[in-house]
Amino acid sequence: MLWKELLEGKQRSERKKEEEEEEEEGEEMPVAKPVSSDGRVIAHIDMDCFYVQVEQRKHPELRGLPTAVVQYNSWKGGALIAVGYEARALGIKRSMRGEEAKAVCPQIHLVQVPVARGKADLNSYREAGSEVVSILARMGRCERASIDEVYLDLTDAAETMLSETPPESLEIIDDEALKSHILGLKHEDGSDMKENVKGWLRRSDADHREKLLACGVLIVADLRMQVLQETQFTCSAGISHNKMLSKLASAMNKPAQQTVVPCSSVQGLLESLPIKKMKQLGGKLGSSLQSDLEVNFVGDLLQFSEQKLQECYGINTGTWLWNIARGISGEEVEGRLLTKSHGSGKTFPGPRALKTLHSVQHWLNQLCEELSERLQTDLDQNRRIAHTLTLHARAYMSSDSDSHKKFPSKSCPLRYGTTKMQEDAMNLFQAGLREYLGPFEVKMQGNKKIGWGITGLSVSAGKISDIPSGTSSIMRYFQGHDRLCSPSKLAKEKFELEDPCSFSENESNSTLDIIEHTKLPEEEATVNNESSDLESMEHKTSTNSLEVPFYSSMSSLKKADFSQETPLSFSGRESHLEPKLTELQSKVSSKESTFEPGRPASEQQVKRNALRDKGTPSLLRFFRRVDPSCSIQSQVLAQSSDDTNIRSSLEKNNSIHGDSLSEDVQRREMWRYNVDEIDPSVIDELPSEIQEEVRAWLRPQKRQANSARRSVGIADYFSRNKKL
Ligand code: TTP
Repeated sequence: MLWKELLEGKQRSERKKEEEEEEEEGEEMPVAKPVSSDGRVIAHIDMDCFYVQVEQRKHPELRGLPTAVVQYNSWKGGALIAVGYEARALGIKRSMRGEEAKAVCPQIHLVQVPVARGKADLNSYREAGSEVVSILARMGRCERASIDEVYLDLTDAAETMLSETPPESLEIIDDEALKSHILGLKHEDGSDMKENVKGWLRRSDADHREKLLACGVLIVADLRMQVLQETQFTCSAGISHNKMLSKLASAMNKPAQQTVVPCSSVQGLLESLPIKKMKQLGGKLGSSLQSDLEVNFVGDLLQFSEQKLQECYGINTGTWLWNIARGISGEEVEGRLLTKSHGSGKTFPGPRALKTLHSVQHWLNQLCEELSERLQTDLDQNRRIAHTLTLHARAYMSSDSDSHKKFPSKSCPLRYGTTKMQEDAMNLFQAGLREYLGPFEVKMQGNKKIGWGITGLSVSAGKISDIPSGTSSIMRYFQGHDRLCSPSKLAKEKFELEDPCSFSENESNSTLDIIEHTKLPEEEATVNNESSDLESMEHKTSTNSLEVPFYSSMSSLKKADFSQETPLSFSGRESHLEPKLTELQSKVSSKESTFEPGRPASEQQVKRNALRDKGTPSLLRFFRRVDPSCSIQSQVLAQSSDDTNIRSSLEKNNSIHGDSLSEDVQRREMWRYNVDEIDPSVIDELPSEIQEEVRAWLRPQKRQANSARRSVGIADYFSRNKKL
């Protein structure tokens, strides 16, 4: 098809442009961290097919059956976001949609992700992740790396065990520990693998570091059993002397297994590890190593001296490269059990793009309501306060020349209370929109009107900090916080201080122009439909968008406020302004979440002193006890007629608006599984290896250029066998 060819041509040239831009921008280069000389014991814990396990716990009748979780988006049965291991064995991949999965495996059970406020609701998964974290944190410093991944520093626990109950003194060792995969440990033909592992764990001639590692193996096996017994979830683990190696190892044997990297096996592991698979080498640095130094595997780096690597990549990065070639990494496990930010977002792909301020406000209200609830819970449970509200949006303009312009992210001090947040978010959106459209740029092109559409919206709360103990200080905090200028206050103050009549004619007219030319033919007609059946993708999100301090855009905001509620007939005179603003504000939900002083933080679980030396049932045996013969009452998805509706609406649009609009709509349609389905508010919860990748993608001005690579990358990631 011609439009496809045209698009591909355009993508090629955009890609080139993007590469040039990247050259200019530069990429964040990894730097070496000081390496402690003492042996550390670090574990990486990764839950197995996490959302599936959470759903199977809710619906035990699904245990043992091929199951997958699908997005809140019934188009072609919804995208699969988590696939159980039984389903994987039958050929189901994460890159499939529900319909395809049904075709490949008719007996598959597709469970829809929970929905709230017309969008995916991840709370049950977040809470399930927190249950696991609270168990793991009993034994050491714990860093929550994503919704289902945790790093643990078990050095102290291992030292304690080594001095009190060293493995070599144990008569009985947990079965789960004996099933560990010890990289490099040879199993002679006919030898008993568990006996071999037992021998390795109890070596009296091992050095201190390796003895600590053996203790780590026992501790992690025990922790995984505790997780299973208390939550019914299985997880896999990697155990080594640093985060980097543990992360690599945890994916090597899944599900419900653990893999150990002794020092002696590091070289073997890295020599066959493709360079791009290494954290921080997936981008330009990795490409440069491949093309400039012909390094294809991490082990290939061993041939270069530290000095040579420093000459090529600078002192810090050169040393970092030299270190990783030897499996050395000083990165610390951060003591962080809670998320760094909260976000709520939704995507509006293809024809579902929001095209009116009214519909944007509707969705911002929903997102802010969710965000406000989560902030309130964080405050109540953890006595934490967020300081910054940020609005991100992805947008397009129907004028081709502007289609790569990025919608600016906007931030302001966060005010607690749903209504305030909704009001502030809307004001931030308007400020962003004003800047996005440009004050005088929106013009008529012949007889064709230039429109805008919003394909993604998210609000996030960041700069989260603990509040000082004592209720009075919390109250003081809020009083002080509320006195800070909010966007709406600032906007109103501007209205009050500045006589709108003093606007020059040009300014008024330009505002009028924006309103007039940003309206699309269907404006206002889509709001109700949107709230009922919009697609929702709760993927992960970019927090690296440019945060523009709000105050810098006050003039834009003021104009945005005019533009929001100004009808086409607006004369630009002040008499319309206050009533319009009031009317706008009254449209915002009046529901205000109330602030209650935080409850005391939940108590830290008591650290266990010593490991049990008795055997425990293995993880797999745990599941053999589960009765698989229960009846199925799953939330199996009915295929919706959504697909047909979308297509017929597209066809209708095409016939009305001719080829160029048709291309435009189809082009956006084509991206529906890529950028448009990624919600930038939840990136911190993504599996860590793809957080970076997704962040890199989510640059709206580059999305065309990236689309081809993106789909390859993410599909690859999801579908590939994680085994190295
Ligand atoms: P993963 O850890 O990547 O995968 P998984 O836990 O489903 O399976 P595995 O055993 O191979 O580790 O992701 C954790 C959860 O995050 C996953 O269950 C669903 C969710 N998720 C999304 O919602 N969108 C995404 O794009 C990805 C990658 C994951």
